[in-house]
Amino acid sequence: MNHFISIQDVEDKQALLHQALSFIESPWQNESRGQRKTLGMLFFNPSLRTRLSTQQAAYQLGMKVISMNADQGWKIEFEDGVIMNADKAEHVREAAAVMSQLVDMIAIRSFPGLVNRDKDYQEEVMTQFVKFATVPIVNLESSTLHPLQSFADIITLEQHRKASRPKTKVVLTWAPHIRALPQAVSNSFAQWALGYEYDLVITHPEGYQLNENFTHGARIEYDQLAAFEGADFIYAKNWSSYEDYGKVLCTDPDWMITKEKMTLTNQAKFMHCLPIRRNLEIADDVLDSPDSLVVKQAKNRIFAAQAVLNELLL
Ligand code: AN0
Ligand code: CP
Repeated sequence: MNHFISIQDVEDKQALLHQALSFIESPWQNESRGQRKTLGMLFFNPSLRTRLSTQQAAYQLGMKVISMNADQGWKIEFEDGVIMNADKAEHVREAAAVMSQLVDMIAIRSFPGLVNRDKDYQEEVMTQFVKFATVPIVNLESSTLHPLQSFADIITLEQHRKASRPKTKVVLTWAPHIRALPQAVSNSFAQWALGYEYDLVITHPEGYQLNENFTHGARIEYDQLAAFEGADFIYAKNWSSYEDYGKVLCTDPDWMITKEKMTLTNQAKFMHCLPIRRNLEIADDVLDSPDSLVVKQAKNRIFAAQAVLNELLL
């Protein structure tokens, strides 16, 4: 693995999962692999889990970490051939080349603008860093993908599933939110759940279809209650419209995850990447029930990141 931008960078999915599970059992087994290596983290957006879990994963491999919020540096131009007479002070060509001499790996979080769909789906920030850096690049949530989250989700499913993967019904359900959120977590979750051969059903209101490149092979169900029937896992997430790009088309509170809806399932476990808005996306009693995995799921962010960094250090 040269970079970790999406599931497509993973050469052996089973091996990576086994490595992550093995780090859960024995977190310090490779504590000198990253000796004298530094991970540089660059954040264009806020983060709690990704920042702390990736840092902890690096420590458990013996790496040092330098973190920077992008607004502490110069504004970076990502487009080639432009006259740089506006607000951008340096180009990614120099920034990525220089950073590659200062750290041994670069991890980046950069959300989409949610205005121009083609631009967001071109993944300019990741693509340009991969092109102009000479060290591995790690995606900490880009415009359209959040692979470290999805890998942690797969680890969590693996720990809690009661049947084989193809016989485990996983439902990705849209949930209400007041803000326009990216499609990254949902795209990526669909891609990973299908990649690991789970039986995936996606339910959302009309107008919230995701890009088929990520959901091909999943069943789409517009009736949320029908989708919940017999589910082993309910994975909730809000996303803004892909078709009417970046728009909030629905805030219907009937899509909130409630205890009554959970009774339709096969005693499903509840998952969410966090942060979650209580009593908007989900009712308190579901989130506070023993069936909620959200806190355990967040711990698995360490082991997902550790397995990935471990591989990139080879
Ligand atoms: C972000 C998103 O939906 O992509 C980050 C999730 C990990 N969520 C919010 O902005 C609330
Ligand atoms: N789930 C997740 O990526 O959380 P943060 O935005 O806090 O990193």
